[in-house]
Amino acid sequence: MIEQTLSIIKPDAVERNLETDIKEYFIKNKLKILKAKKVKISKEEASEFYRVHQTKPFYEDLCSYLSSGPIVVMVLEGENAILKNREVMGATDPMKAEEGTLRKMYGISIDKNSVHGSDSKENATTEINFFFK
Ligand code: IDP
Ligand code: MG
Repeated sequence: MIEQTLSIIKPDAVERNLETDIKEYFIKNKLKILKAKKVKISKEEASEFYRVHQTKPFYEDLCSYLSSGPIVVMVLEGENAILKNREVMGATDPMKAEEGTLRKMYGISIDKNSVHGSDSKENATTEINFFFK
């Protein structure tokens, strides 16, 4: 099934000029970039975006981090794009991510893990609408 998912290149990766490399890696992995824009969001917007994590101990830091610098938000499209993007990204903790995944290649730590990807069809729709509507 052809799906769309939301991807974010997080501040640590934008800061290290990894935008082009990451985009090329998605394309190489059959994830087409339908839309892309570079934005800087407020802490309030980050808190809204990550509201599913509001009970987690790392929520405050997470929202501060996502709003700390420019990010690149993208709509990716492809066959099973939601799961495919999660596979291309790798595990949340770069230390646990498999070889050949973006987080293994570029992630610095569990919080500075370079990329975000929607985790379900429902969240993909919500997250795409959050940035592109
Ligand atoms: P995901 O990004 O792989 O979907 P989630 O569990 O949805 O992982 O967590 C969202 C983001 O919160 C992660 O990408 C990571 O940056 C951060 N995070 C997750 N778990 C921890 C933690 O235990 N400590 C600090 N940050 C975390
Ligand atoms: Mg998640």
